[in-house]
Amino acid sequence: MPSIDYSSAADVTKRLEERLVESLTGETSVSRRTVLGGLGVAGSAAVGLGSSRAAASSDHDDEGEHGNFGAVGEYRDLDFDPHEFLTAFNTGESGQDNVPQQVYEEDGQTVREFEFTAVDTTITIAPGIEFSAWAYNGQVPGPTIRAVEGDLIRVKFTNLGRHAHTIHPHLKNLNPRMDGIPQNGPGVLDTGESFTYEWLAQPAGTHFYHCHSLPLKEHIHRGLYGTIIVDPDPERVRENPREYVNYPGPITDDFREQLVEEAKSRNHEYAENDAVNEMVMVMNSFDTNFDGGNEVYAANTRAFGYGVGDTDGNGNWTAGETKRPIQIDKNERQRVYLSNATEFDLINSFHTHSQFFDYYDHGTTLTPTNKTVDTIMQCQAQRGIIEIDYSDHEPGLYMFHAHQSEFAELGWMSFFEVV
Ligand SMILES: [Cu+2]
Repeated sequence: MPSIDYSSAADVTKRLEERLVESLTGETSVSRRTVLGGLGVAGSAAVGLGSSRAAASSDHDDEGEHGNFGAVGEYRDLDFDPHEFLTAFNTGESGQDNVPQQVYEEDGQTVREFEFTAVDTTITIAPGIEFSAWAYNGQVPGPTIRAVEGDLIRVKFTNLGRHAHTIHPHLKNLNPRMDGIPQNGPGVLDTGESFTYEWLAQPAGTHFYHCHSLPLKEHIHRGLYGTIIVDPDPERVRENPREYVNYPGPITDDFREQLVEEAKSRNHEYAENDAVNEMVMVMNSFDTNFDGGNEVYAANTRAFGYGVGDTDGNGNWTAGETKRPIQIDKNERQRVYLSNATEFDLINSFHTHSQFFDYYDHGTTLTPTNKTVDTIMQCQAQRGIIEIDYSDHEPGLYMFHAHQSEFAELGWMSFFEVV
C-alpha cells in the first residue's frame, strides 16, 4: 500500500483543537468564571481517578481557578481510552476490568450480572481540559452492557457519589420497581446506599441507560449514561419474524432465513457476529462552565478523539497517542451502535463523508428504517444502528461528524481510516 500523507489532516485537527482549548481557557471566557466548575489545569500532571481536584472542583458555584493552560497536544489522562471504549462490551462473560461481572443460569434463564457504582470524578474532555463528572464505574460514557434477548440483566448498584442517583434503563420493563426513578421502587439512592436492579433484556436493539434523579438534565449531563445492547435471539426471530421488520408484506421462507442470518450477525454468541466490526459511539457534550449551554462536543467524550494526531502516514501513530482515527478493514462490514446523550441541545446528528449507510432506528428491526442515507438525527436518548460498507473505497481518511457545524468545530468530528 502506498504511503498516505496525513499531515494536512493532522494540522487542521490540531488547529481546531487549539481553538477549542483557547476558547475555554482564554480571555473570552473570563466572564464565565463565576460558575467555572469543570475547567482544570492544562499541562499539569496526570489527573484521573482519585485526583484531589475531583472533589475540589465539582461544586456548581465554586469560584474555580482559571485554567493555567499550557501546550495543546496529547491527552494526559490515560484512564479512559476512547478507542478501547469503542469495543468494550460487557457481556457478563467478559468485559472491562472495572466492571465486576458474571454470567450464570437461574431458573432456566441466563443471568448477566454486573456491579455498578456511581462516583464523582474528573475526566479529560480535550487536551488539558477537565470536567467534574458524575460517572458510572468512574467512566463517561458508562460501561456498555450487552445481553441477549430474554436474558435477565442484574445490576448491583452502589452510589458512592455525593448526590443521590439511580439507573433508569430504556428497556421494556415489566416491574415498575425496577424503573430507576425517584417515584418508584427504592427511589433515589443516597450516598452509600445500594440496590439491585433486575431488567429483562427486551426488546432486541440498542438502548440507553441513565440516572433519573432530579434535576434530570444535570444528572445526565454530568456523565451518568451508557448503552445497553440487546442482541436478537435468532431462534426467536425464526419463530416471530414479524416482530423484527418494519414491513407489512408477506414473510417468505427466504426472507425469514435472511432475518435469522441477520440476527446471528448481531448476536455476540454466534460466529456470524465475528465477521462484523462493531463499535459503540455515544454522542455527548460538556457544559464546562455550567451555564446551561455546551462548550465541548464529542463522540465518546474526547473532543476530536478520533481525529488525526501524529503519524508517519502509514497508519503508525506515535506511541501513547490517544488521538487517532478509527482504523477499519475495508473488507469488513462496519456496525456502529450510536446513541445521543447530549443535553441542552435538542438534537444531535451523525454524518459520513463520501459514503452512505443504512440506519436501524432504535436497532429494534432487522431491516433498515433508513436506507442509503449519509446523515441521521437523534433527539435526546434516541439511538440506533448504523451499518457501513467501505469495500469499494480507496484507503485513507474518511470523515464523520455531527452535521450541526458548531458541534463539529467544537469537537464532534472524527475519521475512519480505511485500510
Ligand atoms: Cu444522578
